[in-house]
Amino acid sequence: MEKYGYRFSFGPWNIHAGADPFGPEVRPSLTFAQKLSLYKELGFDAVQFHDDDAVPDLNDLAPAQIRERARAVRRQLQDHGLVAEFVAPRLWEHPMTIDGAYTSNDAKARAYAIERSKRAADIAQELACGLMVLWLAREGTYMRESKDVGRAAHQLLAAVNTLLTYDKEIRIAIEPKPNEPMDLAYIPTMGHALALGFQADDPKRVGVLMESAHSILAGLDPADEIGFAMAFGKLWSVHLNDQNGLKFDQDRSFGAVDLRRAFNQVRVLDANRFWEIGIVGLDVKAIRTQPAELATKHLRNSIQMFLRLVELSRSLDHQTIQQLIAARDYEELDWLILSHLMGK
Ligand code: 3MF
Ligand code: MG
Repeated sequence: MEKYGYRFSFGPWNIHAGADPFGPEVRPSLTFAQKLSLYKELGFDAVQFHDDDAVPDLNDLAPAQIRERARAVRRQLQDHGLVAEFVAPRLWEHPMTIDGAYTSNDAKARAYAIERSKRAADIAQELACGLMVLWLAREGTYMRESKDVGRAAHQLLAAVNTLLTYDKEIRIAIEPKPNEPMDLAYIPTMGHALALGFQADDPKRVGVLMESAHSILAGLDPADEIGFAMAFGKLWSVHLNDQNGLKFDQDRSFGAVDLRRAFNQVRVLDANRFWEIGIVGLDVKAIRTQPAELATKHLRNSIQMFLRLVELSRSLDHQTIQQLIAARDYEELDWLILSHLMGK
């Protein structure tokens, strides 16, 4: 498989048993070891981790034990020729995070969230990836009057600063999402995430992760979100996927809903040489109807889609495009792009 210098990643949660809020699992769960053995044959190079994907039950372990178990995972990765891309603290499942993590109204819950995030940084260090992703799942409200947005902004900034001080090497990529699980999230878009990062004590070490579905849920164009962050050298990771309109976060295969929207994400990433900057993460899920033995095709489809779109992006007739732009003939440009996507 020609990969044009790109490396690809996904998280263990992207091979899953098909449970949804309305029904149970429909496929057997694979163990972490079984999942690891699938990465290379699917064309992937790197693994994304939640802290407890790497070290299960870490709340019951001492920091030194957590580090030791993380080192064992690093050896497991090496055995498969894989690397870790990032570690993200899972700040949305524990009872302490019911009302938020860094922005909880309960000081004990905020302290829990900080401690848990420090452990995630320790794991990132042991896995030698140096990158922490913050998806701020429960930082927001169901009830607007229950929290203060300005105070929350400062609490989020303080949490980022605490982590930057705790680990002098770690880089933090904030993954914005406008809603789900919260009604209204405090960091809904790339602009919010970047603004927060630029305020940090060491802004050089704070960037963003753009997830296509999250941008679409915010009513924005993922390609523009990518381009805006890349303009400032801040796009350090992506979660490419697709999303059919404004409903629950679907994590559909990349390009499955809107081919042109996917094409433009790849076009902007490729024009800005993302292969030299980061790993292409695919945060996709198999639809629930997929039989167990066929439940990795969403990953195959997404990686193939990305690579086919790189080819299409590079084979555009750039000279004609420049002429059409000069003539302001954007309708012809529209047709040129659509024809290209349809294979003429
Ligand atoms: C939620 C997500 C998450 C994050 C992950 C890593 C489960 O919509 O996209 O995936 O990507 O927690 O930050
Ligand atoms: Mg994601």
